Amino acid sequence: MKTILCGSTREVIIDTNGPVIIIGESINPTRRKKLVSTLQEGNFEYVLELARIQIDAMADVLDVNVGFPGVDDVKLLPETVIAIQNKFDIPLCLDSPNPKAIEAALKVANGKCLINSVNGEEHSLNAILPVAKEFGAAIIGLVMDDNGITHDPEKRLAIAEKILERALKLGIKEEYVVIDPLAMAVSADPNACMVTMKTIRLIHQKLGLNITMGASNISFGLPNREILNAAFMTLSILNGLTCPIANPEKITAAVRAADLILGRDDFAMRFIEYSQRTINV
Ligand code: THG
Repeated sequence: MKTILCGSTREVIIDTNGPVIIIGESINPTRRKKLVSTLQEGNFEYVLELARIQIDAMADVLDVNVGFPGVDDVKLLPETVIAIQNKFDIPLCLDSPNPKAIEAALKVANGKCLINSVNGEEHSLNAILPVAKEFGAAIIGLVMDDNGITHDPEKRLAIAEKILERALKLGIKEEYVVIDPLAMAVSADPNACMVTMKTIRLIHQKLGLNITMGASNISFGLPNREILNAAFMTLSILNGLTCPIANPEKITAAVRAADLILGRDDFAMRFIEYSQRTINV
């Protein structure tokens, strides 16, 4: 399965048989006070710095989330998209719970974006899927619905199937549906990671779709987050994760190692190139 995203000119292929695609998570106001204050001033320098740092760390796609209390994201999300696109040629993942903000951003975005996200709730499917169809965007489908979040992997699979079915009905191709199996803090629930892992495996085996997730979510509230995130990442890649949303500065080494081990990196070219970059800097 190949999901093709595009920046102004640069194409990125998320391929269930190819190397892992890294969606950089850092343009997100969670715990970044400086991002909130600079965006409130209409200053995009810091957003552009976060974009540059992640691209240098081998992000393939950038998640763009400008949500904070009181924000007018129908205005700010497209403004941020324009600022990034004026400087960088990279596909964007538009991360907002507000369909109006997503639509406004798609109107100004070049290429082919990934919408983050739709879920199995009726109002979400009805609001987001027509927008995805209209703009030819790919979508991330979160496996939660009107009943909330289930801890049963089979039920999460059923929600993924429902999202896929509804997308197909509207004429959205299956390769433009990327599923998020929901990664949650393992500090709060000892089974959280295994529920996610089993969901990844089921979606990979039964639907063959590309799979993303906010991979740093699992380590909230724990020490040594980097090693925990890396371990979870590599195990998830083995099970079918293809395009994690993560901090590339911290995760690219583990991702390159996993790709090499899984036979997706001929002559270790990508692993060696990445290792040389980081040793020389
Ligand atoms: N699924 C989908 N989209 C998502 C998530 C998901 N978008 C938002 C989030 N979850 C993924 N993005 C982030 C962004 C930042 C952090 C975690 C997830 C984060 N920040 C550090 C912290 O909290 O300590 C600070 C920054 C840093 O480490 O450099 O962890 O699940 N579809």
